[in-house]
Amino acid sequence: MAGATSFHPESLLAELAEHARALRLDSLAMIHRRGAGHPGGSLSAAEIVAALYFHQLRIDPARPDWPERDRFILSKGHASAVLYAALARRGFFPREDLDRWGAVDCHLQGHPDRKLTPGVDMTAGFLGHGIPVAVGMALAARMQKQSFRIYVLLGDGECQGGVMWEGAMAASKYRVQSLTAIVDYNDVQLDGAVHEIMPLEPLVAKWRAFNWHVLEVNGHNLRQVLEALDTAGEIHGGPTVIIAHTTKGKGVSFMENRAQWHGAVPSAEQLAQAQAELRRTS
Ligand SMILES: Cc1ncc(C[n+]2csc(CCOP(=O)(O)OP(=O)(O)O)c2C)c(N)n1
Repeated sequence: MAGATSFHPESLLAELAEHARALRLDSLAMIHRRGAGHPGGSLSAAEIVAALYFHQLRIDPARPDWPERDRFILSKGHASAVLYAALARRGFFPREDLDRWGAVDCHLQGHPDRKLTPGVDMTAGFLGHGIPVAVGMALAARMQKQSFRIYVLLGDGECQGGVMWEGAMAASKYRVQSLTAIVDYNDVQLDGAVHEIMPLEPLVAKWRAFNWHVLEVNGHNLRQVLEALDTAGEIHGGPTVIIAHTTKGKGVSFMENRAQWHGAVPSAEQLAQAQAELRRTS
């Protein structure tokens, strides 16, 4: 648990839970329509993305290039469906654009592209680069006396990559306190379990050894997620990582914890079943 003292009313938690549900529904509809995408890692991140976009991030959809905006980096760029769904819901572009996701002339491509899509801060897809880029952003902000924070969402499979840890080393060397990383720790990667393919444990100890402050939460518990985000903002002298324990495919019974739903497309019948389950969830 994060151990923060911040208070969040039930009404806010309920509102964010509704956003998370909508992000799941939108993500699956988008993937079905496009015939491509990554349901598992979009569903596992829904509460985290909802907490960021509908509460935490200091952003202005009318000014996507506002220099003082908080930055969000979806380092696990394959989960673009949930990011695009959040950006549309937050007002960065019309919801109808989601229907054209992946069309050659659409600003929404398979992986996020910062030059095309309003609100996207880093072009991603090649895993491992979110933290290194965030460190560069943070150091640039320091030089330019800007006060924005940077949030990076990582996959756990992504944490197997070396370049990410080079960025992690640099973040603590330069005492980048404006950086909060969140690991979507769903224990499933592209074609199997993380703990079997290349175990990360002890993950808390690894980040600590890289001189990061570490918080651990249930990534579907909005109260815990919000408290951890608040706590991270109060930590001085270095970066913070929130290890968020999640379930891949969360909310849809036949997708949960199944690697085959990492990058598969639901049929019309599967989509209908998923929608029914998500609408039933309180
Ligand atoms: C450097 C790199 N290697 C391989 C891939 C192919 N790839 C795309 S998604 C994925 C699995 C990622 O798993 P994880 O980080 O756990 O994501 P999540 O479960 O949250 O979807 C892989 C290997 C990639 N995008 N980049």
